[in-house]
Amino acid sequence: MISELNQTPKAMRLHIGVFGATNAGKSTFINTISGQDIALVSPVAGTTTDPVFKPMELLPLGPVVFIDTAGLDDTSELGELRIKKTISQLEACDAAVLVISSENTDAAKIDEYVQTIKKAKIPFIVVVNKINGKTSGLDLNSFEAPAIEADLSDKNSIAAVKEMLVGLLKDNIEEPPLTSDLVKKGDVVLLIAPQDIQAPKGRLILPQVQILRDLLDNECLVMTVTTQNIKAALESLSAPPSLVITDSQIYKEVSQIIPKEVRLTSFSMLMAKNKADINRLVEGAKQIDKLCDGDKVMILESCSHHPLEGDIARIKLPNLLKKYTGKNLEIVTVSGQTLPEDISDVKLAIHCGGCMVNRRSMLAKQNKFERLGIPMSNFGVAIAYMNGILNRVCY
Ligand SMILES: Nc1nc2c(ncn2[C@@H]2O[C@H](COP(=O)(O)OP(=O)(O)O)[C@@H](O)[C@H]2O)c(=O)[nH]1
Ligand SMILES: [Mg+2]
Repeated sequence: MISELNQTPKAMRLHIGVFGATNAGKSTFINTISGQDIALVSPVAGTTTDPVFKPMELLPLGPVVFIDTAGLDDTSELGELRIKKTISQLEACDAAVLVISSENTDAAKIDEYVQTIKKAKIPFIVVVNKINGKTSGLDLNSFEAPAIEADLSDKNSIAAVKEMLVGLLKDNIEEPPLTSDLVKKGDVVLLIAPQDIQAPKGRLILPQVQILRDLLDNECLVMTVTTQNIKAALESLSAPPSLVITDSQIYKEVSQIIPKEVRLTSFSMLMAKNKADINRLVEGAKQIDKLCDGDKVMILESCSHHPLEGDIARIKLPNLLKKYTGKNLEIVTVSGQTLPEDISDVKLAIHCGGCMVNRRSMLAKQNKFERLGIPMSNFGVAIAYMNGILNRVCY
């Protein structure tokens, strides 16, 4: 009998590559996590030569395929070819697991593997294996990725590893819904989209279009108005709307007009939830209160030239930060994808909404700042916080 699991096309499954040195325990990892002896395990180094695909159901995520690869350290002539193949395999993966044996902890080699995976720009976890009840002595915080020690020969040890892997995949690959967790079929939703000087001529901006489309897909009844027509819109409805979504720059005005019992949110809060880990962005915004005179705040824009948000990044947000904190802050704006070399003196980072970048790269940036111990928020969340309405909005 063909199970439903096996009917999911391979292309639709998340591909998880398992990488590491020969004999690290890559095949053992796949066997233990799937509970089956499918990948060939051998105490002799170099048993797995070509990538082997192992489909399975990784609950609660669903169908995935693990890819068992040849060791990244095979120095034979044939080995070099295998490594090339392994690296091209890596680039086609959605996520990776780097298995390191605690019996083989050559720091330079480990760093080489980590850099190889990082170059492929895919999220990964590090599993330090064969610890046999001891600790490996490796610094688990040094990998720039979640890392865990485990005994892969022990089925109980794999539960924590599985949880870490599922967490990684959830954060990185599953996009949280824009609106479907806030609305239901038939709900009336009011959108407030000021067509002011910053709005592009003749069109709506991407977050507005995406959210409108999402609401239509959820069979909502959507009304879109500019700021001056909020009252007229409310009066035209026989009952209050079930949700109001506004541009975050006019939060204050809108929250004064919209009755308290009506749920309010902003385009940027919904985009932040979809694009990044919003809870961490909210935590980051709370750090604004801790800023002192002379502290450096870094404002980051994903695009080098962004006519819409340029004004927010350079004028509105800096002014709001200074006014709200009353402190003499040093505010720098960085455009584009590359960060300055040394950002260790930054006390707070505030990122743009990232409408042109994907969730994976926003999360990577959040992780980077977290590793550096720098709190990070984004424009919409920080503005909501400083306007005192973060408790008022839903997301
Ligand atoms: N003691 C111990 N042995 C392990 C563990 N993981 C793997 N091994 C053994 O290490 C050897 C190499 O494992 P294998 O999965 O074939 O390595 P691969 O080359 O990376 O696929 C085998 O003999 C495994 O049984 C572990 O966590 N603890
Ligand atoms: Mg193997």
